[in-house]
Amino acid sequence: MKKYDLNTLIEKFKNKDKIALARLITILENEPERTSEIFKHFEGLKSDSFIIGITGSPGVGKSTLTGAISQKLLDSGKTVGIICVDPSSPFSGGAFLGDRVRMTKISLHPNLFLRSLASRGYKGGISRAVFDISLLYEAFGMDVVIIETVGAGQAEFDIYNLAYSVIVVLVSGYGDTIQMQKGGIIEIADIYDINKMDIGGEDVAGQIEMMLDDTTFPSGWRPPVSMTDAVNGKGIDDLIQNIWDHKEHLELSELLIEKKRNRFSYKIKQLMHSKVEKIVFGDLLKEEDIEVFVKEALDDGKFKIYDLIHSKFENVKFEIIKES
Ligand SMILES: Nc1nc2c(ncn2[C@@H]2O[C@H](COP(=O)(O)OP(=O)(O)OP(=O)(O)O)[C@@H](O)[C@H]2O)c(=O)[nH]1
Ligand SMILES: [Mg+2]
Repeated sequence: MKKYDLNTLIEKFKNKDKIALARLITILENEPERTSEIFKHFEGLKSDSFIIGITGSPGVGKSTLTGAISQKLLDSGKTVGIICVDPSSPFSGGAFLGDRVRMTKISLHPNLFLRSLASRGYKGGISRAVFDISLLYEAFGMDVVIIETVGAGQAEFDIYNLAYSVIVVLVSGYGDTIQMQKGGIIEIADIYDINKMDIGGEDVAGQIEMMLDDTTFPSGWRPPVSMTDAVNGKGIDDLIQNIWDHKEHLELSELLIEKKRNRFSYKIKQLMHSKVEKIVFGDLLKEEDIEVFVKEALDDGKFKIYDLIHSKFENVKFEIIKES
């Protein structure tokens, strides 16, 4: 890949050049070791975006909804940065293209920037890339950042920790609600949206309301339930109103500060984790050492494995001399 002069890129970026933004994102994606080199140019910058997460099962209309919400935000003069995390599993390999086609129209707007990430093959993981890109959007001065992810496992946990308002999108007839309840995704919602209302959804809305009736909300926020037809732009104003209401609730209750703290403590733990992992697996514990453990465990009887590991590490002392 061609190396661009970073200072020139940053200069252009500060002048709101979208091409510079795109190139800096590419650097963040492919050369995470240069992250601090990039962000040190923004030290002292007071710039803050409102970060929205949109999550839900594959195909419920998250991208279409993201497009519809963004259009309204652009119309009201806001700047928007979007990150779409594509599942890129063999089953939905077309998602990347699909997102592109769906959002091409708005992505040409000068106040909007869109990046799609395939969720595999990232150095330091997808969550690292999502955080870094959202931070770069903040430096760019985006009013709103929208992160779209398929709600499952780690991605769902990430979005809970990285966004301030999480919208869980559901549709009628998936058996969705119960499945999501099992998966825990339903609990991370600040806002519910039943999309594809043109093909129904009263049933799901009813189920959610019933579930909410049985829940207590210590923070004083009961998640609202909206219904949308993202293709035709119906109900989008209500959904956006719910987002602003939630934002206001966060601000008035000082929960926003807590969310921001959480976003960074989550990130810091992840960074520390990967540093420690590097130290442990780079210097302390080589593949040969693991082989020795395996041999000992198998020779001495496999039920001793915990005892073995425990005794090996009992006397290990960590001393970080200098960061390389
Ligand atoms: N009838 C109807 N179809 C919709 C609506 N919203 C989205 N769709 C369609 O549903 C399909 C999937 O939409 P996407 O926006 O790609 O859904 P997604 O949740 O982003 O999908 P993945 O990112 O692949 O998980 C597309 O064919 C959309 O046109 C809606 O409100 N009503
Ligand atoms: Mg999508």
